[in-house]
Amino acid sequence: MSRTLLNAQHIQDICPRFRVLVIGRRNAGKTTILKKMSGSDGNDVEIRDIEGKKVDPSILQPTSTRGMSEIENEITFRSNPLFVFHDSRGIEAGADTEENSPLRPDYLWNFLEKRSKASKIRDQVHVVWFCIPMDKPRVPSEEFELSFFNGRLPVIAVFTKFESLVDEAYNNLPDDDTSEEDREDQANQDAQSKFEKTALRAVQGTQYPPHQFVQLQQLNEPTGECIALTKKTNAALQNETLLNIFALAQHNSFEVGCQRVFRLMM
Ligand SMILES: Nc1nc2c(ncn2[C@@H]2O[C@H](COP(=O)(O)OP(=O)(O)OP(=O)(O)O)[C@@H](O)[C@H]2O)c(=O)[nH]1
Ligand SMILES: [Mg+2]
Repeated sequence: MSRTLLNAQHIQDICPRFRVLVIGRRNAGKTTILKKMSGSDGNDVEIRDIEGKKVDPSILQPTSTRGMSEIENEITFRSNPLFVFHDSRGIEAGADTEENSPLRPDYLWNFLEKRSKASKIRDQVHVVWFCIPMDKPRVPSEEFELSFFNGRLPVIAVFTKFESLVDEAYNNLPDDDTSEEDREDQANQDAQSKFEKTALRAVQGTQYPPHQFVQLQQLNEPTGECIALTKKTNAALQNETLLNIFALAQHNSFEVGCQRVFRLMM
């Protein structure tokens, strides 16, 4: 067996999967990111509850109702078993705060608290992807979201659907004889500038700002990709084992992608 394989085996013995918590309100693009990251076409999802029992994957559909223990569920894609995800399913600041509501932030806090006390690295949450959609910008401002960035876990602020800011900026351009190429450049610049002055500034101004931030766009398209999120996640990780298991998971997704392209070409 080669040295690389031996090392990979050793890493997986310590930490077999890279564990991500994805949070963000409904329709933020969370599930789409998980599929892309895993190299999945979406047909190979498996969900298991805290006892390891299979859960009907249709609960991931945007229209489904949410249960209060869902955050405990482990979401995996057969295409890439090295990733395991937990999905907040729309928990957010100011969400329904009625007692026993499925969306109460306490469930998220309890989950994080429990996972952070796990003695084995494999059971801990390794990174949080905090999704903030740019099609209906509403930056974190409530107490819950501010305190969420509490510095204990690597958190990446993921600004999703970024192209909607560009579209908006394009539609606001004056009607003159500027070339199409220049109009697109201008729209990109205006969108970036608005983003930096509003959403990014607000998030970076919080008490515990996220470790990294990233802008993602057009992930609903087959060509959309999240390499930037991979890079930022890498940059946020401090632990050698985690860096290695994340790299192995990435490598897996890359191979799955290549195999898919190869099948299409046959
Ligand atoms: N325009 C655009 N649409 C996107 C993008 N990413 C995801 N979407 C679409 O947004 C919708 C919601 O995406 P999901 O990934 O299901 O969002 P979610 O956060 O998992 O939503 P819930 O499960 O309801 O909490 C889907 O129709 C996606 O195709 C993006 O980058 N741009
Ligand atoms: Mg979803």
